[in-house]
Amino acid sequence: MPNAMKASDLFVAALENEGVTHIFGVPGEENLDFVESLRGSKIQLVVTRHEQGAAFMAATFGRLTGKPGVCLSTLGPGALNLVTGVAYALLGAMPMILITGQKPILSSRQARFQVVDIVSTMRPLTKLSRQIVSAASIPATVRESFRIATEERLGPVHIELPEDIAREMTEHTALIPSHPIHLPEASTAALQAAAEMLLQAKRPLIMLGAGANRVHLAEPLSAFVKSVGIPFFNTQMGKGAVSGVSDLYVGTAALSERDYIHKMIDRSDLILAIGHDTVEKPPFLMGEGAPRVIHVGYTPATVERVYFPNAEIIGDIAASLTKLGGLIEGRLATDPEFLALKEEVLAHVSDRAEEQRFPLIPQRIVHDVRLALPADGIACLDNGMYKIWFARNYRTHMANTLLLDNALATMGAGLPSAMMAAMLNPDKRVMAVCGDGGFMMNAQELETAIRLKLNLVVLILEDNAYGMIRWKQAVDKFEDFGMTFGNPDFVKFAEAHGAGGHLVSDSEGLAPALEAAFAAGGVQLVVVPVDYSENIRVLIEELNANISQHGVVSE
Ligand SMILES: Cc1ncc(C[n+]2csc(CCOP(=O)(O)OP(=O)(O)O)c2C)c(N)n1
Ligand SMILES: [Mg+2]
Repeated sequence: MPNAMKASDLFVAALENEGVTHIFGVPGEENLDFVESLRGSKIQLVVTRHEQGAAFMAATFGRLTGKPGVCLSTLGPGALNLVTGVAYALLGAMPMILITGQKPILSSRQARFQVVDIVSTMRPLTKLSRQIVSAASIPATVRESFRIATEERLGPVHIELPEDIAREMTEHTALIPSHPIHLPEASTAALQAAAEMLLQAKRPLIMLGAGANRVHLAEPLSAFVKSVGIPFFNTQMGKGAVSGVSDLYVGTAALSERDYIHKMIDRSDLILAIGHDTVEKPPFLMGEGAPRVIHVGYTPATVERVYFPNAEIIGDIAASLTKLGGLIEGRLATDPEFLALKEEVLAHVSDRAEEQRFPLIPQRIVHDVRLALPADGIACLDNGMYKIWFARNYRTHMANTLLLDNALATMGAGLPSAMMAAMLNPDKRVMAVCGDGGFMMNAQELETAIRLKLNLVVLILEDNAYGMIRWKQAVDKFEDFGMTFGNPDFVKFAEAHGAGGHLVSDSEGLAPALEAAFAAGGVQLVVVPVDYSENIRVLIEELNANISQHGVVSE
């Protein structure tokens, strides 16, 4: 075969053809041919300390760039370590490619050692899961995988490259070029029907959902909101989808009902739900007496007990909104009494932001983090109680500046997602915000962050507990039990890794500590003791007293 190429070289060439710049992972012996092919390529191999960290990083690469992030693992144990990150990408609609190794499939001398059916394992967690059985199929498989990962609804695709196939030689080496995709646009009838509904509405609201947070959507979306002047709120994952329209911001629906924002939602007669993905915890509940909903999406709405839109605009969201804006701009009547509610909602949410108690209350922590981050600074949250406080209280001014996961809502993604944000944005301030539980789930990646010479501040909220579940336990009227643990000395832990460490010891200490950490550069851990008594006081007692006469607020 005079023009033959080794399969692993062809695979890497196909990845380069897709514009891949980084691969995150932990290789095994089954990946060695592939790794060897990477040696001579332009692609940088970033070794992590656990496959989960690699998958979270690759998924976040996809989330922030719109192009699939790529991660790599060996067979069996390594591939199984990827699964949480794969589910994170699937539920969060983040484009990602995962490449796993496998024992030789044609003839193996190792019997079933380490062999797990990973293609089947990944099937319900991906949009496509496939084994490469011949080198000649590599160009088409790689192109198809990238196409599927980046097609709405975005998500992960799995490719298994067995060891013997990786070594095969093939003459079928022609790569398939990609081309720009233009999405179908919504029909005129759908746009006119929606415009009619909006013109008849007296108290319309816009809701920005997870799908509104796609790369390149910020500009047309912001222009639309500005031009029509309809007040907007967002879901947790829709947070920061628009820029420069903060005078129209009403808040974030971090709870499903009975929060202050629901005063406005409940009074609204029509919600234009842009990019709502029902993978998120419901931002409000549709039902009797609830506002009507127009769903604007790349794909049709999924019908749920709590979400069943009355009309839909399906197609390229940017194009839909530009056209819809043209139909209604300047023609909407607004109810001033309804608009006045906005100030009341926002005032309640900013209550106690400068409280001087120590340990710090969550409202103060959110306030001080906001002070430390400029408008384009990026906060990446892990999962814990503070996520509700950040979703509710943290104001964003630019798209994709508060990354949180209200889809899989997994612990452990805070640090790796912030590492990816820092890698992609070396000139911006980037902070991971983690609980003491979630941080420890991927704390080993501190070494990776230092090795990559990232500038990153990691804020750890210390309550020596799985605080969120402790809160839910109290909400459900169970006695406090089983949720506490001890922690390492985080300052020494940071120093042992070669990072800076600082423990906040009074109520005025957090803001200067964050400032100093950013000024110092490199990887810096800041630990702040948190007082979570506000969870019960505000999120249960106050909301129940003010908003509802019956029932308990559900998280
Ligand atoms: C991987 C994973 N395990 C368990 C949970 C359930 N869970 C949600 S929040 C939480 C507690 C988080 O504790 P911590 O990180 O310390 O944050 P805190 O709520 O204390 O601020 C747990 C156990 C989860 N979401 N993800
Ligand atoms: Mg905790």
